Amino acid sequence: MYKKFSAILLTAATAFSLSGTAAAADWRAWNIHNEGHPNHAAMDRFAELVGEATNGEINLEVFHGGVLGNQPDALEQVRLGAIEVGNFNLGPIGPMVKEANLVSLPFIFKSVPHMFRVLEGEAGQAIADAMGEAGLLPLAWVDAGARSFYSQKAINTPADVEGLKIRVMNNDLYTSMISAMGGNPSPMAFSEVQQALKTGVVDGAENNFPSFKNVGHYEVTTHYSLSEHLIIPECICVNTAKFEALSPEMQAAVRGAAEEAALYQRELWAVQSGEARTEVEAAGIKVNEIADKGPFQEAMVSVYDDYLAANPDMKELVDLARATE
Ligand code: BDP
Repeated sequence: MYKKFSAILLTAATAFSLSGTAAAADWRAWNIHNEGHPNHAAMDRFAELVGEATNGEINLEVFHGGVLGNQPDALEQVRLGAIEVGNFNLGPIGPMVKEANLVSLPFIFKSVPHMFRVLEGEAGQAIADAMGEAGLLPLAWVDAGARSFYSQKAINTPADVEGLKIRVMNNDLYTSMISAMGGNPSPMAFSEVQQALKTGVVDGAENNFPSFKNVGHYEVTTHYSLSEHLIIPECICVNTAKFEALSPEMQAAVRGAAEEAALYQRELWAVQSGEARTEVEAAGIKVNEIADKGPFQEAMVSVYDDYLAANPDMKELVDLARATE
């Protein structure tokens, strides 16, 4: 009898906690992108899915366009729990979580599918664990294609970067990467890049096609050179403590929503990155293939040597990535 009663109570409690009648939590999500970028749509979808999967118990509001702050600041906010969720690039996570820097080594991945295979393996698990410990738990990985250089001239060899001031994201590996080619690296927030390109504060930058297009960098440059030197994944990440405070059912609901939104993002990315390229070319951007990327890869040897000399514990992850088919 007692057993039956407690079972009923338990069922009622479960129904109650998933019914939306329990106090709903308001969560905020940070996103840097504007409408028209695949991640804008994917994050909106994530918010919808979270609402559905938790029966409204978590009400997620997405703040697009970086209005909650620049990426390094937003990352700190999520780590502190002041913002619950974000769509983050792993580049600016490297300075906070050493393991995440694996993905910021130039040419570490052979292709986007290779990058995902590495993330799905042991190296990816090591990165996810370290991020979770740092307060930034990745729920799902999303696609950010490959990053290439753009400026007022075509770049075909590392020598073409010599003397150019190139904007990079906030990570010492990127400053080393530009310096190794004889360029002058300029770390800067994403929101400032268009103006910096326009006024000549920098001569160039590097990014994927959707971001190049979405924030108008293509309006203030002329050439996009397919160096594809970095393939950096992104995540849908959550503050670890807030996630762990959820019941197992709610955790599964939120994780499931992130996984579904990430699949949606990858589908959108596949279509819209091609469209972004077509659109910038139609607007006059000259896109050049780089027949031989070997000289760029050779120029990165010193970047790897210096990085691994300072961080010998990262060699294992580098070897794991390289051994992944
Ligand atoms: C975009 C990323 C975004 C970065 C931006 C940048 O999606 O997270 O902030 O590049 O270059 O591709 O800063």
